This record gives sequence, C-alpha cells and structure tokens, in this order.
Amino acid sequence: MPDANTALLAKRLSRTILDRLPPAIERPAYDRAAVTPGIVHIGLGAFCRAHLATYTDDVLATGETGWGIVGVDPLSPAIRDALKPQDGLYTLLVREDGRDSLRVVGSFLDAMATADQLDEALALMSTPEIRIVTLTVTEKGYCQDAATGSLDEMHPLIRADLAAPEAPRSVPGLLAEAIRRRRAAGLAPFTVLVCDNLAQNGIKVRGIVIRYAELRDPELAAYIAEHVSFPCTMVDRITPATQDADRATVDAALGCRDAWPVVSEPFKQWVIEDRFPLGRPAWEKAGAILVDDVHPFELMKLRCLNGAHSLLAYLSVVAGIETIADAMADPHLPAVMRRLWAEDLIPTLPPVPGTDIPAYTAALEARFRNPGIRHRTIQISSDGSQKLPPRLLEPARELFAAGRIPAVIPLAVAAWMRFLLEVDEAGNAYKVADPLAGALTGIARAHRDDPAALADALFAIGDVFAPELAAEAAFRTAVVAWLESLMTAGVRPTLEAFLAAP
Ligand code: CS2
Repeated sequence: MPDANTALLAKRLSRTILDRLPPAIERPAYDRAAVTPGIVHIGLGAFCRAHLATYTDDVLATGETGWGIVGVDPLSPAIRDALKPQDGLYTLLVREDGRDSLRVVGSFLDAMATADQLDEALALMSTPEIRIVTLTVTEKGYCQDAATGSLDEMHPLIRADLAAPEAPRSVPGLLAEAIRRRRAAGLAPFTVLVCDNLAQNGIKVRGIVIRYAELRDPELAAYIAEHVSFPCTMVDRITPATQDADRATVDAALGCRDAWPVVSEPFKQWVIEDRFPLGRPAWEKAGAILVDDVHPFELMKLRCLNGAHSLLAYLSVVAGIETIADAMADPHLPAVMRRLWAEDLIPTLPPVPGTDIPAYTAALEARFRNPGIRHRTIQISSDGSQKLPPRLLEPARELFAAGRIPAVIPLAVAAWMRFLLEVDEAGNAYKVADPLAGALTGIARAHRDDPAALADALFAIGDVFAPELAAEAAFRTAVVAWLESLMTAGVRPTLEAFLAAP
C-alpha cells in the first residue's frame, strides 16, 4: 500500500487541484478560464517563468483578461511536455535566507514546441488576439555576431531558414515568417518584446530581423522596418537552473508533483520602453517601469550585475568555487568585484533616472550573498563568447576611447581564457558550453603552455573581440600578464597580487 504522502505525490499539479493546495501556497487569484491569449512567448526557460510570467500573472489578478501567455519552445519539447499536463501551471519557489515562499503561476495558458508544432505556433502568431511576442532565447538565440550585434549570416540555422523560409527554425526566421503571415492576412504586426541581456536589445534584434528579411525578401524587410515595434527592455531576476533538491522541496510543500518548478530570488526589475501599437498589459500595476529610454538602466544592469557575474564565474570555476554565494564568502573575490564596479564599470555609465548607482551595486552584492540561491558558477560561465562583449568588452572599449585603461576587465578576460582549458586547479574536468566551444577549446588546448599565444589566438576571433580592442597594446599586455599569472601561480595568488597593487 502506498502511504498517504506517496499517493499525494502521484498527483500532478493541474487546475483541478489548485484549490486543494495548502493555504500557504499563493495561486492565481483570478478565473483562468476567462483569460484569453494575447502574448506568445518564445523560449520557455526558467527566467521568463520567474519574471515576465509573474508580472503578467499580477496584471491578470487585477481583472485584465486579454493577456494570457502561450509559450513556444524553439529548441526542445521538454518544458512543453512538463507544463502541458499541468495546464500551463508551475510553481515559483522564492528563496531568501532559508525563508521559502511558493507561488503557483497561472499566466501561461498553454505551451507548444516548434519541434513538432511549428505550424500551430505560426498560426497562433498570425491571429488578431496575439498582440505581443515576447522572447527569452538567450544571447545566442538571435544568431548574432556578438562583437557587432548584427545577424550572423553564415549561421547554419539562418542558412537553413533562407533555403526554406516558410518552415523556420531560427528565431529571426520565425519572427519574419509570422510577421509575413500576419501581413498576408491583413493584420497589423505584433510588437516584438526582447527580454534577453543584450545591449539595446530591441534595437539589435530589430536590426537582425530586418537583415534576415532583406536576405529573404527586401519588401518584407522594408515592411518590418516601417511597421514593427521592437521596444528595448531591461530585465532582472536571478533565476538559477532548477535542481532536483528544489523539485523535492516544491513537491513536499505542494503535496503533489510539479514536473518543472522554478527557483528565484525575491528581487525583480523590469524597465520597458512604452511603444506598443496594439496595446499591452498594464505591467506597471505589477511594478514594471515604463520609460521612453531604457538605455541607461540596461547599461547599468548588464555591466554591473552581469559583468560582475561573468568575472566571478570564470575565476570561481577555475578555483573550484561552486556558487555565487560561495564566491561572496571568498576572502578576495568580493573586493575584486567592487573594484570592477568602481574603477571600470561605473565610470562608463550615464546617469540612471531615480537611481543611485553605488546603492545599486551595494544591493547587488547583498543579492549575490543570498544563501538560499545556489546559482552555479558553471551555469553563468556558459556562452562567454556571447556574454563578454556587452558585459565587459564594450565598457573596455569605451574606457580606451576616453583615454583610460581598464584595471579589472583584463583580469576577467584572462580568467575566461584560463577557463577555456576545461580543467580546474584541482584537476577536475568540466565542459565549456558555448556556441563557439569547439574553436575556443581547440585554441586553448593548442596553447595550453603559452599564455601569450593563447591570448593572441583568442583576440583574433572577430566574433568576440572588436578589432579596435584587440589592437589596444595596453589591453593585450594586461590580459597576457594576468593570464600568465592565472596559468602559472593560480587564482588565489593572482587575486592577492591584484589586490596588493595600488
Ligand atoms: C547571469 C544572468 O547566467 C548569467 O549569465 O549573469 O542569468 C543573471 O542571473 C540575470 O541576468 C539576472 O537578471
């Protein structure tokens, strides 16, 4: 006989058991049956489910009914397969200092995967009800050349889509085809709302989609350029990948099984340019900030939060430090991070309306220390070739252009280069996850005993390093010196030497 607990856990989270969940679990405070889809969201990872979906859930709770979300996974059906039997429901576990709070989020009405539902997804995107397409597909999802932010025209998915544009597999191809279908049906285009960590994300993705459309059909490109709105956004909520222990915590609290809960910190922020020709949910009612110009907010977040994350991640993976909270307990890393902010990043930022930047970075440090969030440094280390340019290389370029020499960015870049060796200082192997992993790790292997040759070979990758930056002698010298120190002395002595220098 299964005991009572096993019997409960055999049940799956779904709408039929929503009102039987324990009282402490927050749940949709509105009639989901009355909500219709207004948004298609592409990319079903953890982040959008902790961020956009909770803002939208809060708006639905104010009585708006036309802005439910249908999620579309452009990669694998795994999350669709987890959410579909749960009627789109999942749990957000918010953690801080061992205090957990749980919330079942109701704003996803349905989930699809383009792997086997491409036509269904395109048909939905071509209906009048869908007025916004939101995206969280990570930096690499846009098939961009990271150093310039323009379309990577040789990207295999782009080549494939240009050969068969009505059955797209890339994100630019999907957006262009959906916009074409709407236009053919006499419908105004949806707004494209990019929620990924790219600098000037809306402007960049607009350029990428227009360039793709130009290669497909210049007339479509002109139409997109004239009629489609791509507001920029700044998105923020630390949302580590869900671990098995989190699933167990959620299942025990719910008394039923949630196949794919999400874990996040309490903090969240969303700054959005208010350009939605077909309307939008009143996200401001849920705390979003609607502005004319997102740029200052986005630079502050992308550089201070994400730039610090990347610095900490590469040094930590090499030193064997597993999480960002552990890195914050290290005797040296927090001091190095503060110097990155003060010396290299804050000087590149314009004033940010209503924000005191030193207070912002102090709050960031407290968020990084949150012991409830086990944000793994190996997770943040992924896709460095895409992440380094907006987070750290663009500010370095701006500092040089202003006649200044970055003090800490070369150390972060050297740490990334050392990380590409795929073995930490204790001899433990790990894998580099990156769209350029093959090329990057091949270079690292070829030059594992020669820091200068390793740095030079990596500087020559134009998708990552803009030629002006690679040509800065002072940048090269500093990166090579730190890389040599990391490869010969190791992380700890390198950080000690760094902090000892004036
Ligand atoms: C992180 C981000 O994985 C990473 O690269 O820097 O996911 C970060 O946690 C979010 O942008 C926070 O909003």
